[in-house]
Amino acid sequence: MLHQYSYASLDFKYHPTSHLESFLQEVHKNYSSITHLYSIGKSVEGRELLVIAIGENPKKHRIGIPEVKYIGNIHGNEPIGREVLLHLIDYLVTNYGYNPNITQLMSSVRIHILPAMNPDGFENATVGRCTGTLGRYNSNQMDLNRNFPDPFGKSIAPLEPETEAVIRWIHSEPFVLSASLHGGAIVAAYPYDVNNQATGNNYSRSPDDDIFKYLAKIYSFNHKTMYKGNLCKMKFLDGVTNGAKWYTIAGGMQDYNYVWGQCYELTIELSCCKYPSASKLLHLWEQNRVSLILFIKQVHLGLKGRVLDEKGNPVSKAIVNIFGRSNLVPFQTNYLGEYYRLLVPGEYMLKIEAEGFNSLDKTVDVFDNISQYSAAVYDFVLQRAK
Ligand code: GEM
Ligand code: ZN
Repeated sequence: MLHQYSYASLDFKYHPTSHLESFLQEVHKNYSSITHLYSIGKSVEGRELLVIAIGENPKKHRIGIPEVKYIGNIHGNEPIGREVLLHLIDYLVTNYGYNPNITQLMSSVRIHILPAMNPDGFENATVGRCTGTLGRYNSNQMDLNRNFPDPFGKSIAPLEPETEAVIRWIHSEPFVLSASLHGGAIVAAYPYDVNNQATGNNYSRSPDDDIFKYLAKIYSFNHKTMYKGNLCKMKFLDGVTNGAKWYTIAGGMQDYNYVWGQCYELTIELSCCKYPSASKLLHLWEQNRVSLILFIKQVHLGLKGRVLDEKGNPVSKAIVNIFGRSNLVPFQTNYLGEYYRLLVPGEYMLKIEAEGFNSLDKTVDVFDNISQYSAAVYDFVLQRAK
């Protein structure tokens, strides 16, 4: 159980950009050995898009340590995620070294948190507005969750600065697991957000539908009420939904992460009211705290490892094919030869392929390794083709 937690340095109110920035700088100053504060770019109006990375080696990726990220406030008038993420940061840094669950988690992953993806929109939003779009868009009146390239080529708008910054960020690290926090419902949604039909809200199944459903249920069933699935006058069985089944959206950040970033991203809706009174923030934090932590831990589900040549050098751009899962863009190894594949327990047939090498077939058993804080490690050595 995750017992001890602290509200040490952060009150439960909405923090304007200047206060949010000061809080992040304060955390980095007080916990400099386990945090790294960086910007991924600027909003239309020039506000920094600040990210704090938290872990035992906060500045740099380490082989075998998966990267996880949380994003808040892509819609400026949905700031609960922005605030809940500030409390998550406070919780992680104040419990590291004291709470063994948190200490082990932070030794096994690096967590990147972008509390405010749309700071300009937030400045235009109004507290107490539970519906509507005032403050939803960026300063160019673009819905950032409609601005990403989408798997079926339906979204064609030019990229906004916030979108470009996040796309660069997605490709800058081997992110494996991610969640974008919204408001306006209480549900965990998973890819695809967009379907391939001309009209209609139909289930749009991805090759990794089973693991996405599993991840969504982990969040939902560890949330105080989400799993009931009957909140906000909406019905979602088990508190989860396929995005397109709810309603199809082209250009969502979630699908981009999965298709082109090899990162399993979910969209988590935290409250019926998009921008509730600040008096609700403590309750909303306590409703989501356990889910937010356990969701990160799921990054240790499945397989990870490296593809190497006979001399032990990393083979980048190798493809670790999993029989029955043909991704729109095949997952490739990174410059270190690393791959990470989230999988539910079971037996899987793999085919490892790389240009200039003989392919390799392997059948592996995946167990629920989460309590070990590491996915099952399988390294593969490829022989150069003669
Ligand atoms: C959604 S995002 C979550 C739901 N996804 C789909 N595919 N229905 C949006 O961007 O419109 C709702 C929100 O903004 O919170
Ligand atoms: Zn939203």
